[in-house]
Amino acid sequence: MTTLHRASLILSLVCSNLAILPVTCRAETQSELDHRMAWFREARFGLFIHWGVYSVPAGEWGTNKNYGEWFLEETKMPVSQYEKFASQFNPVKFDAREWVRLAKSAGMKYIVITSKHHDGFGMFPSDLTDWCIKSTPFKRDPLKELAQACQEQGLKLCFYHSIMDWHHPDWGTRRAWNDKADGTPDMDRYTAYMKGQLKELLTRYGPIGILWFDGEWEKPWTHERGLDLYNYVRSLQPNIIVNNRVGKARTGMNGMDQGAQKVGDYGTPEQEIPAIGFGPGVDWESCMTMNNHWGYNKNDQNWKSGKTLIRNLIDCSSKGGNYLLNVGPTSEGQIPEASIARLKEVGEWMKVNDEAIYATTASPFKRLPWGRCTKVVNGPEATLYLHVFDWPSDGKLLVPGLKNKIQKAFLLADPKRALTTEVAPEGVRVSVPAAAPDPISSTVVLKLEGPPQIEQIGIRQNPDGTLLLPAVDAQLHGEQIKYESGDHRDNIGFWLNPAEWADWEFQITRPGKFEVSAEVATTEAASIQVSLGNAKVLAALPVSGDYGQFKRVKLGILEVPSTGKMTIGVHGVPEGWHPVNLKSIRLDPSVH
Ligand code: H79
Repeated sequence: MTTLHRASLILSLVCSNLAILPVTCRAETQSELDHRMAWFREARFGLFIHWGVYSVPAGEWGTNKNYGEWFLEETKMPVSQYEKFASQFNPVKFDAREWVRLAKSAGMKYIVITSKHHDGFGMFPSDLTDWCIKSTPFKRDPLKELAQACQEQGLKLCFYHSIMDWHHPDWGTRRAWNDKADGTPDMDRYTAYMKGQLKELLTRYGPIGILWFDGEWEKPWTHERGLDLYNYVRSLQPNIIVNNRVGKARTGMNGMDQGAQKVGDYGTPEQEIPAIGFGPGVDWESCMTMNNHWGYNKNDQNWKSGKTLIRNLIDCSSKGGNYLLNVGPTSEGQIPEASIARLKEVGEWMKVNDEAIYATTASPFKRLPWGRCTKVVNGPEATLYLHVFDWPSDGKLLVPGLKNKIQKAFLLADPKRALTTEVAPEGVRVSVPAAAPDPISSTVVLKLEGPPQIEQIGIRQNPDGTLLLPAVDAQLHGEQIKYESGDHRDNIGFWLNPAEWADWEFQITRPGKFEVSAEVATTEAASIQVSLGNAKVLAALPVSGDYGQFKRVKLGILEVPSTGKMTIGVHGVPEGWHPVNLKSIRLDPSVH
């Protein structure tokens, strides 16, 4: 891997002065990397656990009921006062076997638990500080119990470990409210402390699947320290996987690296699922909460539905990534009932459909009108798993552009009954029962002859002459403008700069005059311009209310003179520009 080749060069310079323990600076071949990443790529689904002393005041402190794991930074409580919550952390109801059973029955293959969050509190007995589980009335080691339960039940245990530490006196951006610290912060000393704790975590709990770093964004943490830490962790457990938050190349919540200074093995989108994947060979994992908090919050009852969670898992898989779904247990050691109920719901779906998730790779289709697709290709044998969210009302499921002969088609919910298929010019048509086996997502399996052959069908006029240009199919030009997808999102957004633009290429079979309209959401007035060759229409958009409230707005008449391939572009008008969310452009044949 290029990172490591580069790493070995740079590390020969930095290892000697930063490392307090021996550092292995080694390169890795592609096949060694593939071998190390294999379980992660097959797993697709993991449980994130945010658990610490912050679960004591969570949702119950003062008048603001909104705190979670960021309690200390948000309240700016003196550290000496925050430390007192440790004496109330006594999770007597904690049952490691039960938690692992719950994760396993949801279909999860790994668990990532906070060994230390930003408040610096260790959820394990550390020899290097008293600011850990030793200072609570709970005289057990939750990580040890989880390690044992994971081993018994065949899940991988992984540690989330925050690099940023609001409690330690040597963290470089020491907070004013850290009343326990004096002298000058010293990042070398801090790094040595953190490595010491990581050594405890990586030598006392058996093999660990992932080291999940976070809090790397503050200035005192540098690329060189990141490289060194990566190699240190790998020297203690050579097969461990390390996320990209060990280094400095992550860009925002999208979680993927930019620039040359990459460290770590995979990207970490947070609270979002990328609109499309990142291509073969790029590993990533979207971490998301079930409500609005990572750590426990008593008042937060804004739960995502089981349907959303299941479709998120499918969505990640169909784009070649993993889904790391969070729970925030209470200070008594209980996972909230609402979370348990949802995990069970996902588990019920997985019982029937897990074959369409584990060890699959990304969809070969750019877009499917009714849902998602995952695939398994083994030499000449290929299987497509069609995840049908919107079941066809006419009993015919069209797989657009698929050219292969179909050996066998069936429902995962009813594998013994073969479905008939027909290869048509526009794709493969599968005859399906009238009712969907599962209203959330039903899986249709297609065993193909040979590897998938797909003709990406471009945008065409509908039989009635209309032409729809959806956001998802636009080519976007610019630094910030992007396609947003998710629960209630399916639009071009972050259109902050009017010089950035979108365009669509399409086929015209019936030329003529068209009325052009745009489906937009705006909070302030703005104008856009739609152009085709030399023809243009420019129109002011009315204010729709908010960025999620879309209105179709007529822009004017454009003439399309001939048949064939054309491109329509949409630009912002710089005068009086305010950001616009754009869901689609439509051309309707004009009667004028
Ligand atoms: O542990 C959970 C949260 O407590 C933690 N990460 C998840 C897994 C988290 N910490 N901060 N945030 C989430 C949001 C912080 C975002 C920002 Fe930044 C930090 C904005 C600017 C600095 C990261 C770096 C995103 C953009 C740059």
